[in-house]
Amino acid sequence: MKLFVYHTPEETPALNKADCSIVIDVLRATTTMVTALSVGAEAVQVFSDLDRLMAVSESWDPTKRIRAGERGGSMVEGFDFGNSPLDCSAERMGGKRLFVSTTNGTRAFQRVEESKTVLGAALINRHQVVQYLLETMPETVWIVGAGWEGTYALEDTVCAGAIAHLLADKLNLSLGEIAGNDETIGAVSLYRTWADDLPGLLNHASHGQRLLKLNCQEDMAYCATLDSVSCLPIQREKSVLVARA
Ligand code: 3SL
Repeated sequence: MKLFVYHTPEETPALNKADCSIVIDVLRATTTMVTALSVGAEAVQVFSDLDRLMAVSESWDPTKRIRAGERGGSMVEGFDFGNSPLDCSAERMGGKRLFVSTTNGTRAFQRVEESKTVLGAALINRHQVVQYLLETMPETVWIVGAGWEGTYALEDTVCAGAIAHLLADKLNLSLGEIAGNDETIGAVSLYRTWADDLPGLLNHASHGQRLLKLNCQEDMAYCATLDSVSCLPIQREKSVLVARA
């Protein structure tokens, strides 16, 4: 197995050669998706475009849908939900489909939707992602950070590093043996430096700073909890993710 880390959807090769793509948006899209599915959401359907989300979700039973829209960290007017993982409860999400569009995270899923397998990863479900890779042993794995509007995001890279670090450890391989590109080695180095203070790293990140200004401290603390949720979002059909059984 070879791991290739790409910091942004834009950096990810357009010609998809991955057996498995893993999308990361620690702050906060994939953390929210993992949480929504873990409390019983039927599925998460991702859109880069808000108008298309509205049009597609229109045909869905209104009692079985939640429209989630986030831009610049805030909920889009007219939507039911923003992008806070702490707003995901079984009462609110149980049996419902989350139709979601966020600034960066949902775009990243669309970039790799042609992969044989697409997973959603965050720090909270890192262990589930690694477990899946160990069980299925895909040859070429792309780890794609959502970034921020086409630029590098520290928190997505540290999560990529956390995945690669644990995987190498479980396979008893050196980093050089599983790294497909230099970005993977850089990501693991970042993770190893910050493993004992992930909340601190998230506070340094530029998007972390943005969220702190929006009073999202509790969301950030939750997003930093490593291996805390046992749920793995996996693409069932293009743009639709469900919890892996
Ligand atoms: O960029 C995204 O997709 C979002 O996760 C950003 S936010 O954390 O909701 O502000």
